[in-house]
Amino acid sequence: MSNRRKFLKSSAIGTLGALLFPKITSAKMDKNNPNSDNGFPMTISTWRHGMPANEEAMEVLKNNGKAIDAVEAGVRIPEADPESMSVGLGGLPDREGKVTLDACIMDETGNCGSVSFLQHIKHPISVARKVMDKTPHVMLSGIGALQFALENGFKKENLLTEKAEKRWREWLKESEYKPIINIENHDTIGLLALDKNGDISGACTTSGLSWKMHGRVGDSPVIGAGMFVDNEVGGACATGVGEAVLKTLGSFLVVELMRQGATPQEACEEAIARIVKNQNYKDMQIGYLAINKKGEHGAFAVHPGFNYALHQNGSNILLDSESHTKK
Ligand code: SD4
Repeated sequence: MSNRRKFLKSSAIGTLGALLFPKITSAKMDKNNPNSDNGFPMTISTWRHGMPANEEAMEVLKNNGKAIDAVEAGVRIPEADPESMSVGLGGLPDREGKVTLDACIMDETGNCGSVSFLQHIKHPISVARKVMDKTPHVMLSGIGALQFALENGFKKENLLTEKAEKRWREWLKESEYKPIINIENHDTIGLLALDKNGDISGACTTSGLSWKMHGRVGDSPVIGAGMFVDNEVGGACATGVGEAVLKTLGSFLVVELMRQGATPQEACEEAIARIVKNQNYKDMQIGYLAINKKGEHGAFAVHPGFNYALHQNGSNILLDSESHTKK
């Protein structure tokens, strides 16, 4: 590329950034945000089940573990919890009564692995990790992902609990599909960690939207949509209606906005703004979390009700995210 073209290109990005960020720098930060201490290590994760997930992840980090091991260990907690009805075991099924799982993981070197439309395996995040560590690929799906998991020692299990089956049978009576996120039953876990070395990794795992079409894959296993990490800049993850996140490649967008100078909070707000600008957002919830290399975090959602767990400076707390629409 000629120098002149290079210059024009970079100044165009600069101008765009200048045009964009003044608009959002005045955005209010979460009042409860304890960013001021910027403590390392830290973990942040979506929804209430992020609390025990953070605890587990922090155990790894406190013992000088790496962020990649922390994020995997953390999200395995809700994956194994049958009461967490949107992740792993006990996840609500699709409209055919099948529990199908999506997950992805990404480390500080940009390495990543993912599984989608995986059935019968309680810990899709660990299968995603194996895809990352042991294959030349990023993503395995469906039967192939299951076969790979079984070959690697994962156990085939029935993930449809009695409770989830009962809910599905109730739903079948009306069979009405309204992909409306309500926080009772759609709680993907996305978890980001910053370790003592200042390295960032992320993980995201879910049973996806309940009553989805059989074969539907959401944002959660798609690197850059459900989760993204660039260790030079930061990391982001998403929860909510995956279609809206996929259409805007939300987590990648959040990280790229931070690269251009946005704080994690500004980046999350701008990514939500892109959704509400073009999509009918009235009935759908989407929430983003982001962290940067300084240990600052951001959170923003379309509607009130999105909460997240932050483990930093020795305490693990549940915080309410700010949102585009107000209470
Ligand atoms: C999906 N994003 O499959 C997931 C669902 C979710 O909180 O995040 N629920 O679209």
